Amino acid sequence: MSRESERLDLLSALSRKALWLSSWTIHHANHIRPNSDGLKVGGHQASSASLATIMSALYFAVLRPEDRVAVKPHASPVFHAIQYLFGRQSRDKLENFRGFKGAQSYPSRTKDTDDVDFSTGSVGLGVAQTLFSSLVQDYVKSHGWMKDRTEGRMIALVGDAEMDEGNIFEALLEGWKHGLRNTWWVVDYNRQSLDAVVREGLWEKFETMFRNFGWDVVIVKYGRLMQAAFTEPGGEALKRWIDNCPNQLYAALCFQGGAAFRKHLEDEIGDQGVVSQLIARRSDEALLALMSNLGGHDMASMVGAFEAIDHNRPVCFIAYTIKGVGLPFQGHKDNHAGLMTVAQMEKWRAAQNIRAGHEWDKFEGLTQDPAALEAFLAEVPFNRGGQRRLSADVLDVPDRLAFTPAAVMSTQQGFGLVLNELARGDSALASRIVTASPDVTVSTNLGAWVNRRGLFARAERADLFRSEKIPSTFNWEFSPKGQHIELGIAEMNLFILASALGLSHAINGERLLPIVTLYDPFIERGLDALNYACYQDARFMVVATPSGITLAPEGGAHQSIATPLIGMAQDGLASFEPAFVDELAAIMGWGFRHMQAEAGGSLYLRLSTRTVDQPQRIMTSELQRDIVEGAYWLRQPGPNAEAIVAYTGAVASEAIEAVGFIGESRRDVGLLAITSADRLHAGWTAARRLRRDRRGVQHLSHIEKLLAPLPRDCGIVSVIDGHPATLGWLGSVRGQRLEALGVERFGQTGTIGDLYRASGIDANAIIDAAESLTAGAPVLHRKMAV
Ligand SMILES: Cc1ncc(C[n+]2csc(CCOP(=O)(O)OP(=O)(O)O)c2C)c(N)n1
Ligand SMILES: [Mg+2]
Repeated sequence: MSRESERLDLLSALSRKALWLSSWTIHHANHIRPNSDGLKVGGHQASSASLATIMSALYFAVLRPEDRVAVKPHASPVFHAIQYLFGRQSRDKLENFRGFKGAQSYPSRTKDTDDVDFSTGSVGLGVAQTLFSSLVQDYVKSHGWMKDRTEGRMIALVGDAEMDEGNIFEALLEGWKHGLRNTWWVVDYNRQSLDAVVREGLWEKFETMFRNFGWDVVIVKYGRLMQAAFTEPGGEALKRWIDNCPNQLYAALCFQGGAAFRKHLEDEIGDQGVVSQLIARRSDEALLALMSNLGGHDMASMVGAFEAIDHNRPVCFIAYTIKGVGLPFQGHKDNHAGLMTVAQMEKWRAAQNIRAGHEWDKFEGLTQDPAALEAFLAEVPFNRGGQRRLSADVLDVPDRLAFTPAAVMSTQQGFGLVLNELARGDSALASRIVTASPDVTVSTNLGAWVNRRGLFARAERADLFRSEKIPSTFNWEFSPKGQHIELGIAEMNLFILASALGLSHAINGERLLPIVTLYDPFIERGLDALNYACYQDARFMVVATPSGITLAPEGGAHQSIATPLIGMAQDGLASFEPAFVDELAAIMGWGFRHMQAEAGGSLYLRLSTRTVDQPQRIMTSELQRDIVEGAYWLRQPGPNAEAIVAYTGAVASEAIEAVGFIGESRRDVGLLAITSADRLHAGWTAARRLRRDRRGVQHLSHIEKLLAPLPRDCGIVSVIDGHPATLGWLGSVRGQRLEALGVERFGQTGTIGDLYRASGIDANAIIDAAESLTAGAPVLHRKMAV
């Protein structure tokens, strides 16, 4: 055997093994493992089989340690099987596939222990993640931080129906704008989705589109068996038949087997001559092997296609496959959740010479010499680099972030001032900040930062307005050292870029501190991508501004209601809504530390364009700590408080004003400034859990301590420019009556006063609520505007 055919022989053997192990993993979870709640595994077996050869070609031959892969969610069992063969996945975890702490149903960076580069699950997102990771690698390289590391290829294994997801197309466009390199997308063209068989000719649409965006497109349609058959007499007719066969029929015949193919071929192209002979020379079994030898199932074709790439332009491989190949339900349109019965599995096991009880043995049933297989695995290039998950040092963050104070300003302005101050300096911290915004750079106040730090592009590009001497407030030159990444409007791209930037320490070994800005309501447009970024523990700061009905004249289409609840509910994201700029500076400082901490996370800052009087005060370390924990008393309640007002964000002025009025006829009224409903609530939950789990522990959470001095019958009025449920839980902390004010309906255009009044979050509404919670003389109200 030549060296190459020996290599292909070993690769094919390992690929068969990966398919076996993935199927056995699924079978085990369904039929053997006790207590699986009768929940059957869906959508894994057929999808995994479809990719077994392609993934084996990649992992066992083509990948290098610096390459990073997003594996299609349902190919998780093959991924785990390959890692098992590498010795990086335990039998325990495979036996517990989809079980508690077992190998994950969908590859997970944080939960799996076998070297998952990018999590996948919500289809489309992992695909875009590879594209943005490649741009981030370019960013790191352009800034001179690659050191001696080799550029990696970012590779996604994509389902053909996954390509329906719009975010992939949004990413494609953005990639083109930024001169994307080093990215491979391998489309598993099995022409099946979950429910259906895909439209005819889809590949042509893909091909044209990818070429349009400057990608190389490689179509791997025929395996070596097919290619050989095409050279036989009658082979051309066979090829034509294959090319013209509708997807549905091809899939159905693969399911039915060799005899069904024979009947169709004879009826449709049988000529009593060379074509009939070509068919007749093959047994049913051989005919099925031939007809299912599509490129994506042929090791030589796949390795050949991958290894032929000699450039770093992005490449889309369209690899023809059969969903469920080799399994009893191959090609069947209902096979997405298909499972082998115990009897079918027994038959398949026997056919592969796997002895009962030896199902997990690495090389069981293979005819190759185990020593040769072991030696081959030890030499796989992918494994030669050692640890693939990298880390980076923690950057120093000053105790206090500076800004130029003004008596009256908005938190959005303050954000610009803090960044401007960082941009003016030369700290290591500032050098690692990367900003990005989906076409709202100026309107979210990043202008000053960008003026100082510049836009990022791999090649210099001058600001023509500047060279033409046309006055502009913004001096925007693109350079490889720029620190702002200009994005198009697609918010999904923003969050996936944040995800890629926010994993740079692990992927590139170089820490980046991404700050991404957008209008608050459009968080919802990118929400799944934001969730995805948090799920894989990327670290970033989202600055969302303006927000709520406070951007009054903009109207209901631009106002946000649900985002404070999103901020509370999103795991991995600490959410804040400061009212004053000194609070914001304290939060950002803490945020940069939180983004770098082992057990830290990302941040969401909900800001406003409303200018408010800034408190003249000294930021003590206690105040700073309270702000970060989520609340402090802006006006301390007295010992016999009858009512307190708890507010968040831009309605601070209304709350302050209302407390003045309420205080005239109610005792000891307090004003609680809530900077983070999220952190407060999380602290409260954690304290209860701790007390329950470790009886006798006296730990009180921040909110419990703050509310402790209040009498039990003290009423609480909460108010926020957002959904009232955000603060509604405060009444449960100590069992006090609470009236939650907030916004529940789409807003409209108007002044802030108009809209606050209409939504019941103005000073009078707060006074009304306090009155209804307390006994006593009527409270004087604020004068109505005339
Ligand atoms: C955003 C999202 N929507 C729906 C699903 C459910 N889902 C999982 S796989 C799948 C179909 C996948 O088809 P394809 O991409 O062609 O992969 P194949 O199963 O053919 O391998 C669907 C709809 C999902 N995982 N994510
Ligand atoms: Mg498919």
